[in-house]
Amino acid sequence: MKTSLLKFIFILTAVFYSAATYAENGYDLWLRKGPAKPVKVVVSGKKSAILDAAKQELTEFWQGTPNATIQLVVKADKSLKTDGFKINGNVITAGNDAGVLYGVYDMLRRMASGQSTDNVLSNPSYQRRVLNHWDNPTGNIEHGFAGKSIFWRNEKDSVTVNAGDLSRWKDYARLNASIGINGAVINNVNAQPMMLSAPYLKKYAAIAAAVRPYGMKIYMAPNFASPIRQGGLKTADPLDPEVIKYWQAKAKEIYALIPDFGGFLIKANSEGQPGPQDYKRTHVDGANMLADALKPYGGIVMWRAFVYAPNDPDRAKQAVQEFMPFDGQFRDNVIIQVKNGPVDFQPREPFSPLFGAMKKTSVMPEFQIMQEYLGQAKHLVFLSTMWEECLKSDTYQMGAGSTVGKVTDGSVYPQKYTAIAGVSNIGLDSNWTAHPFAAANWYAFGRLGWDNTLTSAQIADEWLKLTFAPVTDEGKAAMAGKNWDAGFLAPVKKMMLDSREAAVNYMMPLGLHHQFSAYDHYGPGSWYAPARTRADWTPPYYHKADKQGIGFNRTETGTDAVSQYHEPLSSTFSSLENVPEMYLLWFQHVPWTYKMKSGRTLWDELCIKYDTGVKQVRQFQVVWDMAQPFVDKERFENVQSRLRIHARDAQVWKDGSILYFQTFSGMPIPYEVERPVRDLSYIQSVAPASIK
Ligand code: BDP
Repeated sequence: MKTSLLKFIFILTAVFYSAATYAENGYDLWLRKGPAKPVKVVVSGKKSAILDAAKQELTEFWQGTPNATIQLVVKADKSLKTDGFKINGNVITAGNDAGVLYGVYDMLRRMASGQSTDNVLSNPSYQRRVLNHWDNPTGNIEHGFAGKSIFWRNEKDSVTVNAGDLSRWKDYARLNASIGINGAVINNVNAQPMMLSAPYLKKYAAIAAAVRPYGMKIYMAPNFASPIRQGGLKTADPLDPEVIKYWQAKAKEIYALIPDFGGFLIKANSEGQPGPQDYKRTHVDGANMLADALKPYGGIVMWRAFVYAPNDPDRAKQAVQEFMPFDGQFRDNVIIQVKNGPVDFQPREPFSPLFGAMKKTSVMPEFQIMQEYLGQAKHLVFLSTMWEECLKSDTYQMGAGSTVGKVTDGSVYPQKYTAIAGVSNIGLDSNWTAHPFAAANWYAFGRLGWDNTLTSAQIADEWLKLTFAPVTDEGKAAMAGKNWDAGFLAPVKKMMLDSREAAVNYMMPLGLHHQFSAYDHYGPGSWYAPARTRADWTPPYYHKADKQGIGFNRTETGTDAVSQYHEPLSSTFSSLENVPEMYLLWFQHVPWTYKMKSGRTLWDELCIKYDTGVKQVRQFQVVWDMAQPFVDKERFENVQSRLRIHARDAQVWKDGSILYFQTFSGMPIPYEVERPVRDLSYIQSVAPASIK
């Protein structure tokens, strides 16, 4: 009796001990804290909330030499842009308070990831590094996969703020500041007029106050028809004097509450949203009117180029068609916000031809951090490589080397304002992003917004070290004698760097795009084309498969979208021999029997790509299982379970896509490709997420 009781207690202790050793709920993301070493922080600059925050972060996170003295210095310096900083040994210098804060985070990051802290000079690529939250006042998030909104919870006339909100917003701001993000649009671009009502404005002010000590500004996405739907006017015509007065009064009201309010983000005349075209006015009329209202206070307008009309023969061409005629007519506080590709956040698109083409207008890139089209919070997909591919794409608009990064960050064109936007993937889930690896995408967005020349390999390296390396004494003890770099860092980093290409392979290889199930943009749906749905929302519009071949002819014999690119790209993209194979079916309609560079037929190559993607994910499962000794139980099991779903659903993609396209090609599946395990009719009959 006595021995068994002792045994029981012993087992219980062991269980608790190992749980305590490894437990991490993931809330701290890349700001995990070990016991700090003592440090002295000397601040020279006027006292401010931001400098207080900088000092506090250093004190709480210091892992360097005990009792070191760190100097934080605010001082004008010609080599520093706003928010830029220098680190020299124990001295951090910046021209403004936020720069000091960024310098502190950078110093801590460098120390934690084994990088030097000597002679660092760091300036941001973009002035405004802005998250876009697609959060609705109901608390739901459009394509949110990590719980409800951290900002809104379906309140109407009395919009409340509680202690839980304040601490969440503070942590949100810290995480952002630590990677250089300095702004957020905190409501959906599909906007509700109530956002401009007094109770909501009060809540914006409360959120702005909570994030201000971390250098962040708040922005709003107002509904263009607010003068009618919120203000009670008869029109929202941007040239109507009453409408102009409405927006001027709103700007005044907002800035009285939030003196550092960032500005507006507008989705106009797109997917049913109201806009100036409803009144036979133009994007310029709409954007400039709002820009004028914000100008006295220093606010900006980010006007989205994501516009397209139904029934156009090529949706990919429309943004250029609509915006190029207005180049040079926008106010200097308007920035045109352009999605990375010409269609819509697909797993792979060539860069949008608007980049670099608008030479007299500020243009900013918009990326989607939330994985709406990349497996949502179920697939492990590190998006940094996709953004890096876009930022480093050469537009040739001002000669070789005018990359998307350079034509948007002010180094090629003299833009008064520069910015970059990322559609956020966070919600109220305790680890913010549901999939632990989805946090790497938030991290990567911030890092690339700060420095658009960083490599994804460096970003993954930093993120893994900050997110998984042991920081507590127990964690370090548990890792003693294990080779963390070889056993964990190297294989997991490689998995991250391969993961986006894997998704392209099993979802839509060789330039295919928009092959999603219309239910939720998650699973395959190449066959989906109900009679009454607009054509450009259906996959057949994009794949154009027939008995002869597959792909969208965008050459001069097709829609001529190639001509929107600067030479030599337009010739390259329109040449069957020269177009990069990763864009082949984006630009060309190609016979099934066409010989690819590998020597295989297009059909065989397509099948092999799908299969390769599935095999890559199966390999990710092995990598992760082998990483188990290095990861706490909670995060390990979370990722392991999601990888199972990922592997299963990658196979649904492969089986559904191959079997469907085979109804056109009529060719056999190459024998080295694993046989499908489900019938096409079954996959077509159920929503992909419910396929078991
Ligand atoms: C599409 C999303 C839709 C968004 C739209 C946008 O499916 O929910 O409203 O983008 O960016 O990809 O406005």
